[in-house]
Amino acid sequence: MSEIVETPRPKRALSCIQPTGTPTIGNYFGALRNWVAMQEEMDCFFAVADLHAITVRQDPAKLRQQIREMFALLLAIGLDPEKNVIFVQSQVPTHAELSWLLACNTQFGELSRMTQFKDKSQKHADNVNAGLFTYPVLMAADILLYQPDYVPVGADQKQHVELTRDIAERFNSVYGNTFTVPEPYIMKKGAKVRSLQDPTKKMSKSDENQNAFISLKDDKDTILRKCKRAVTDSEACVCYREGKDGVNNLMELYSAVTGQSFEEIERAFEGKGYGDFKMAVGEAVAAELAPVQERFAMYLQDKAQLEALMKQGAEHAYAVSSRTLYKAKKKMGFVMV
Ligand code: ATP
Ligand code: LTN
Repeated sequence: MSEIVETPRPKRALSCIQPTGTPTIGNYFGALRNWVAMQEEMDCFFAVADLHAITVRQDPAKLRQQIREMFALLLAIGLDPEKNVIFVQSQVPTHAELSWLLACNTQFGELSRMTQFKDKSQKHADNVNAGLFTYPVLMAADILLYQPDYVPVGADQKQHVELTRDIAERFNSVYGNTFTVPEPYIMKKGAKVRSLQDPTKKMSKSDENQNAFISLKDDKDTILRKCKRAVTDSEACVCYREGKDGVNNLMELYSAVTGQSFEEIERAFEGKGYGDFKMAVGEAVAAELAPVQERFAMYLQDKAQLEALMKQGAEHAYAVSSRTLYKAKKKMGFVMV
């Protein structure tokens, strides 16, 4: 008798990025580039988290453009819409709905402890809206709807993924097994790119100082100029050591692009000044971004194709997520007709 061998479901991953401004090389090396590698190994869902973006006031015309750009960028970095589900969060209504159900299963105290909320409510003191506070609950809904095993994120999002795990575990124990409890998936190399102007902070696309970040739209001259102006120290030694935050940051970046270890970089730049090293970092980053920038322009040009791909992604995402939502509602006691 032949035996039926069940092939195990491939591991599943989900991640999202907010369409708030042009992504930086921090987003690229900390998140996006890892997504491209993951699509070869896992069943992947990637989304533009536009509902999260409105926790900070957005100009409608600008938001619309940024959503298109972020979607185009996901394609430009090499994510294949036939292999992955790539979609825009607001085009899939299950996210907002599960978010409410989860909000009623999340404690005020848990949300108060989120460091991003504390940071952002200080930064936007004139608009500390309820969405800013419940932001991690929407994020938990984004994740749990797709039952992923892994959530690739930068180190700054780890706390939110941990809260998602707590919410899932609690829901499962109260109502019965409903959600897969996901693991954060933090990549080591280039996991955190710091500001070029203040290397104690992470590089952020919403930084007011344009020299603090390299955007994925910056041309080669701009990239070289920003690298040249990067804050370092007065020691003139290309070596990775505590206290040398600026140089460490550039070395991490160079290592993320070239794959070289810190020792290799130290050897290659022994006896050379920061000027040479900064130029090398700029050249390497520019060369890595060039093909992405070319494809990005191509996708943005064809609005009809871009929207057709959005629709395809949203339909697929809806089909998967509505099954989880149905299960959660039924377990909670809603009447399903
Ligand atoms: P904002 O400036 O609007 O807060 P951001 O630049 O911090 O945005 P997000 O949209 O919050 O970016 O993050 C998208 C993804 O990129 C997340 O997975 C996040 O962890 C990662 N990321 C953001 N900034 C960095 C960074 N400097 N280094 C590494 N990863 C980062
Ligand atoms: N909060 C995240 C973006 C985000 C996300 C998600 C990441 C929204 N929903 C689900 C992973 C999984 C951020 O600001 N980087």
